[in-house]
Amino acid sequence: MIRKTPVLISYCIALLFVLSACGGSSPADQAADMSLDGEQTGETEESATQPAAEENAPQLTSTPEEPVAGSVRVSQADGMEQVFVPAGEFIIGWQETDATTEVLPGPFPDFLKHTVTLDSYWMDKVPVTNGQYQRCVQAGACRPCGQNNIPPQGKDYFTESEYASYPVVNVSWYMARDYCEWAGHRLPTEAEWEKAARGTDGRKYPWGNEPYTEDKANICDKHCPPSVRGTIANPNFDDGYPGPSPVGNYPAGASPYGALDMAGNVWEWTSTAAQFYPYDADDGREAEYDKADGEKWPERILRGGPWNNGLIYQRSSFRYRAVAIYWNMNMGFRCASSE
Ligand SMILES: [Ca+2]
Ligand SMILES: [Ca+2]
Repeated sequence: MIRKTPVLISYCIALLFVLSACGGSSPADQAADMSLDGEQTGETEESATQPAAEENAPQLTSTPEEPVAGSVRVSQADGMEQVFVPAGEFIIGWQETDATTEVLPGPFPDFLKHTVTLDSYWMDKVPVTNGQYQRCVQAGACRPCGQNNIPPQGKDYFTESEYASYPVVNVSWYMARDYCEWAGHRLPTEAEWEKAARGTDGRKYPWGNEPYTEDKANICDKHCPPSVRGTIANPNFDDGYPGPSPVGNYPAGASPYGALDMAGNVWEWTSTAAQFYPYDADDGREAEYDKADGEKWPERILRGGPWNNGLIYQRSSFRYRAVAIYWNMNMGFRCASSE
């Protein structure tokens, strides 16, 4: 069954390229340090001899005494709100048939349904924005994004102030990882991402099992430009945005912990190397990337369907993947923290 997964790998890579009008990657990405150890464990002492990146190094994020599910704190590093997800089991995956296929057999892709137990963690409430990412670039810790014709076209999506609250896109896995490390955080695992999106009860979408309505997420709606449409546009819906939308714009689509834009807006990189289910954090997929074995895990998982794809991709269980050096106008990220 899970041997079919390589088909999905090929399918999704091909799909990414088909759906992308202007995707690409930077050679600089390939030379990036692959370490996933982004935890900040102490205050950074500043001195006149330190480079700009360290002068702008983030402060530790303060944590409430006893957070509960959905507790919110604000990261002092980048101003991002984070929501708390308690430790415990949750249901990962989605199966509507007996087939535990990990390919796309039709309108109801199955991803082996099973139980995973996680420690507690904090998840960014929304995707990282252009404004936040710009601060990291200015600090010398992040590489600038590539440009392309992100709808609405005609303006610089990355630098125009009117897009400061929109999700940053055109970021590779390495660029996303670098930002999270600068912010004193890390990329979430795909299991952490899924639990933050759908809670513990195995629901289909962050808001529950109720059908999508246009107030719940920014998907490929009636205004989705034909040039960037995914395989399944939705001409019956008008969510207000032909391209990306300001982060946190769809509170009706909040997850059980209050995370927003988990469905819709942008795909979101996770730390997880693309590997078969069942999910096992100890089998190497979450291991620190080994530069000496640099091509062993060339692909990483993305979650949380984008503005230019249809409803299937918005399911909280849907696994997407792309090579880590790839970037696209529908791919962004959010960060997480263990403490
Ligand atoms: Ca839309
Ligand atoms: Ca999303």
